Amino acid sequence: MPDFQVWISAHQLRFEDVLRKLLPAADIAPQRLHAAMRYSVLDGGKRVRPLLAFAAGELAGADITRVNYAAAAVELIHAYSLVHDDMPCMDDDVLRRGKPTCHVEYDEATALLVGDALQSLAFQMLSDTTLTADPARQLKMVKLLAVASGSRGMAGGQAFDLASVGKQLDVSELEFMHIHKTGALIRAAILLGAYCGDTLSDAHFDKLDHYGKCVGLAFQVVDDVLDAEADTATLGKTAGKDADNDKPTYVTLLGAVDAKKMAAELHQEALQSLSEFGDKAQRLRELADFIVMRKY
Ligand code: GRG
Repeated sequence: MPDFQVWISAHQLRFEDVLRKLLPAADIAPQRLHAAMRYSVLDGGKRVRPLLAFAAGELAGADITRVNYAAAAVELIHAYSLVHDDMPCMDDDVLRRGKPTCHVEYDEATALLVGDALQSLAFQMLSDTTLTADPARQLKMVKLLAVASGSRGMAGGQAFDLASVGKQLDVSELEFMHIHKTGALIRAAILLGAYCGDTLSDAHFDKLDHYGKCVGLAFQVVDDVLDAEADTATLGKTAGKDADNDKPTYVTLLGAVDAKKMAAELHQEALQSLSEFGDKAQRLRELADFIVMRKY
């Protein structure tokens, strides 16, 4: 089995090429919209969600060409959420993935359309006939991503986030917000990757889903710590935004020491959920380590 860093780099490189081919070319009309879509998706990002889908796909013995479509669908939803989140009506940020945000580089109307078009393209990927040989399973996957990204998932979490500015939340309210805003898509990435492979038992899906819940929340706790402690150059996005926007975070609520403790506990719980899978879950274990120990 190749070293984890080699595995990550190989997938990141290969997946960049997949995205490059799946996105409409910049010389196809409407050129400006297509160029802005490519600008927002390509050449940036850690690709954590696709990596989770590839690792879950490996666990389920999935054909990688199938997982490519599922991983692309999730990454396109993620990219759309970042473009919209950065707009003046939401977080109003100028820097993302080390470059000007989409509405700064292009304009607000284009950024709005980029998000819309990326979301549609995501579902186009998920409805591709090469995704699975089983139409019923494919419909299940479409529904899974729709729920994870809609008002009962990411978009709902974002609504809760916008409504929480300047408010005092308790830990369970903060957890509710992040399980939806950040966690839902991360969980979906893992399950979609697994659905591309051999059928796992319901009990195994439950274990994987619990792993996803833990790493999804841990991802956000670490994000809050990094926002408070890391610098803008390392993050590639504006550091200290949460405090500037008067947003409740795990750091403001628990303090940095306890927030890190919480991330460590979630990390352990995530690893425990994989105990029955043996070596096949090695990449998912390493990704849990990566998510909790990341520096950007
Ligand atoms: C606009 C519907 C809508 C939703 C936006 C995800 C989100 C909801 C907003 C992003 C704001 C944010 C910074 C959330 C914290 C966690 C997070 C999703 C960080 C960015 O994800 P990474 O670190 O980014 O995976 P890269 O650039 O590596 O892909």
